[in-house]
Formats: sequence, C-alpha cells, structure tokens
Amino acid sequence: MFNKILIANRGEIALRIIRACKEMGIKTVAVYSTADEDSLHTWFADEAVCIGPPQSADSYLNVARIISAAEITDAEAIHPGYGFLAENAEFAELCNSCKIKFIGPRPDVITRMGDKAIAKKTMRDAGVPVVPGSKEEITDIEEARAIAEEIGYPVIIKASAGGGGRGMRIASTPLALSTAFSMASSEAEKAFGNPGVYMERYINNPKHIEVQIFADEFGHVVHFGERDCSIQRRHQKLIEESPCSVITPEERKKLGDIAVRAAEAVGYTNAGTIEFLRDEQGNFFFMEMNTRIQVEHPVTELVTLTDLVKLQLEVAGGLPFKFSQKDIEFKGGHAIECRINAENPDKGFIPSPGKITTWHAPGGNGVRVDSHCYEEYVIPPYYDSMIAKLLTRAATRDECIARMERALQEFIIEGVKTTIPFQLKVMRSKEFRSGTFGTGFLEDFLA
Ligand code: MV4
Repeated sequence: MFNKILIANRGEIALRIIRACKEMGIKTVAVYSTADEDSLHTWFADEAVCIGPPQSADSYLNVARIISAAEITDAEAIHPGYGFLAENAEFAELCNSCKIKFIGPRPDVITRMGDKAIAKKTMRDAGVPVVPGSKEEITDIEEARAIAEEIGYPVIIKASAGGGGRGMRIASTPLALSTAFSMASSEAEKAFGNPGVYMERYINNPKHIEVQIFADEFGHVVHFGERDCSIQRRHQKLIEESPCSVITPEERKKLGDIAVRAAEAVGYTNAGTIEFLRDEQGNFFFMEMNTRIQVEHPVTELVTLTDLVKLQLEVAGGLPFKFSQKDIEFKGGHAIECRINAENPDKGFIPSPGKITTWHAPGGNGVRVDSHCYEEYVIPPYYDSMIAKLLTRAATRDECIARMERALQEFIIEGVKTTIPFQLKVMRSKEFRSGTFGTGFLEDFLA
C-alpha cells in the first residue's frame, strides 16, 4: 500500500479522499490555489503545496506544477478526484512515466472511452445494447439522411468528443436534419477541436441510469448496482438515488452483468461508471462510460455499505479484491443525495459565491454531509458552485425521502443563496415521490 499520495483536486472530493487516506494510514499532500488557502482540504491534509493563482488553468489544471508538487513531497501516487484532470489521458500517462501511480484506469482506456463514438462501437462489438443509430461517425449529410430514414425520426446528433450532454442536437424532420448535422459538427469543432459526430434515434424522456463498476488489476470486475440520476437541469445533476425505483432485482442483475461485460471488454481497472438510458418501455441502452469516481458515488456507498475511495486506493496499490460479486449486497436500503449548490434557484440558478455567515449542517440517524465548507468560509467564484453533498439513507425510499426533507430543513446556510429550498419542493412533489420520472422531470417541474 502507498505511504503517501497527492490529491490533485479541491473542495469536498479532496476532503473525501483525505479522509479515506487517514483511515488507511496513508499520508496526504493537498495542492491548492491561492483562492483555496482557507478550504478544509488545504487544512486537513498532512502537507499542502500552493500550485498557483485561482484560475483552474494556472493551478488545478497545471500539470507541470502538480507533478512537481508530487516529486518534491515524495508522493507515490496521485488521486485526481472528478473533473479537472480526472479524465485526461495525457496527465495519466505523464504520471506513470514519472513513476507516480495514477489512481484510475490506464491512459489508453481513458482515451478510448473519451471518444464517445469509439466507446459506443467498442460496446456494441462487446454485445452491449446500444441505441440504434450510425455505426460510426457520420461524414456527410447524405449518409445522415439515409441512416435517419432507416432508424426513424426524431434523431439526435452527438459530438464524438462531447459527453455529459455537450454538443448534442435533435432533429425531427429531414429538413431540420441538415441544419442539426452541420451545426453539431461545426460546434464540436469549435468546442473540442474535433468535428466528428454520430447519430442515434432520439429517446423521449428516458431515465438516466448508471451502474457503478469496479475492477482490480488481476482481471476481476464487479458492479455495485445502479444510481438513478434523472433529476438534472441542463445536464447538471441535482438529486441522485439508489436503487432506481423501477428496476427489479432481476433487471438489476441483468444490467449489472452487462456493465461488467462492458468493463471487461476494455480491460478496465479501478472505479468506473457505465451510463445507460432506459426508455419508457423499460429497454436499456449504453450511452457513455465515465472513467472516474463520480460526485454521486456516496449513494452507492450507503446502499452497499462499502467505501469506494478506499477500494480505489487498495486496487491502485496492487491489492486484489477480497470479495466477489456474490458478497456485494444491497443491505443499506435506500439512499438519496442532494447536491447543495451556492446558486439562486429563483434567478435561473445563477452562482451565488461569497461569505457563508451561518452554517448549521444537519445530523442524526442516516444523514451524511460531505463538504469542505464551514461558517465564515468564503466561497470563491472561480470553481464549481457545489458546496455540500447531503445524503440520507433509510430502509425504504419513502423513509429516505422523509429523512431528506427533515435534513434539508435542518440545513441552515446564510450569506449565500442555495438550492436547498428548491430541493425541498422536489422532495414534497407527487411526481418525485412516484419514482417514475425521467430526465424531463425538472424542466416540467420548473415550468
Ligand atoms: C440521449 C437522449 C435521448 N436519446 N440519447 C444527455 C447526456 C448524455 N450522456 C446523453 N444525453 C442524452 N442522450 C438519445 N439517443 C437524451 C439525453 C438527455 C439526457 C440524458 C441523461 C440525463 C439528462 C438528459 C437530459 C437531456 C437529454
């Protein structure tokens, strides 16, 4: 196992990783920008190295400074968290060539899954169900027309280099398709430097279901069940839960087996997520693979009674799994996560940075709060607006919702606007309580 690791991230996830390290006897090195001198991740690490000014490009994305910080402090490995450099294959490659273990999958796997058209082709070849559409990238409008006729309208054009909802266009008619195709391609070129696009049949109001998978470095792959992440606004998740209300244990096993097969097909190692869309008829289709630990991993930790970050460290440290799929049970019941953002939901969710003048975090049975914030902390304007993850766990979904409603009411944050009042309204809505909502939920709810 490692003696010391560096955490190339900030905020709650940096703290989350530091906590796992402390419990495992691993020493920690934090890196921080000048805007994060007073963040808890900077305080709680054994050592902290300033890597530059606030702008991410000059600090948390500055590869040379991060590698130097690891070398100066003798860190043996780097945990990238999520965002920033977590899915940057060149960074993973550079770590490995500097004899610093990158805590995540191999660089070639990151590259392969980073191109969404290649990822989809890889999965189809491995027998994973995918949405009907183009087999590869489409290069001209004639080809696009022909495929759209075959699969039927509406269709969706997606950027190969996109992902997470960036660079998508929907077309309902052949006329709209020409515009959608050329716009998607030129937007992709501008945004990602790669004009490649592919096409799929458009699925109306699907559920966004993702499966947590994990692989050690000895070829063992397991899954930890699914998360329902359908409650999103402009591709920003606001509420996640596990299990998904509409999935039966038989379906869970089937979906889990598919996800494991997908991970095996690419020689995956460490933590990963396979995203699926579930249509209103209950069919599942592979969408994307995320090659990182995700924001919402704690809902899975609560229902499976595991520590996924510790498992990441063990696997990267070269340890084989001490368990197999049959040992993974869903004894935690139900878990829900609310991402508490410093945003104003009454003004289109605009960011609301600044000083937190009052901070009373909720507690009690079945409540977990992951946050780098505290009273008097000043939220810097340079980064993501998430200031806490509030999770509740209970035996049943109804109890879990009641507990979340209680915990949201207990959470008192003053000085900045937060998403708490909005999430309280969602908890109280009939539609959310039904559990049958799709990705269209928030748009309808806001209207
Ligand atoms: C789709 C889709 C409908 N049909 N693909 C958005 C994020 C990216 N991972 C995939 N996305 C979608 N792909 C087909 N063929 C609808 C979405 C989508 C969506 C997916 C998950 C969560 C929220 C969403 C919101 C709008 C659209």
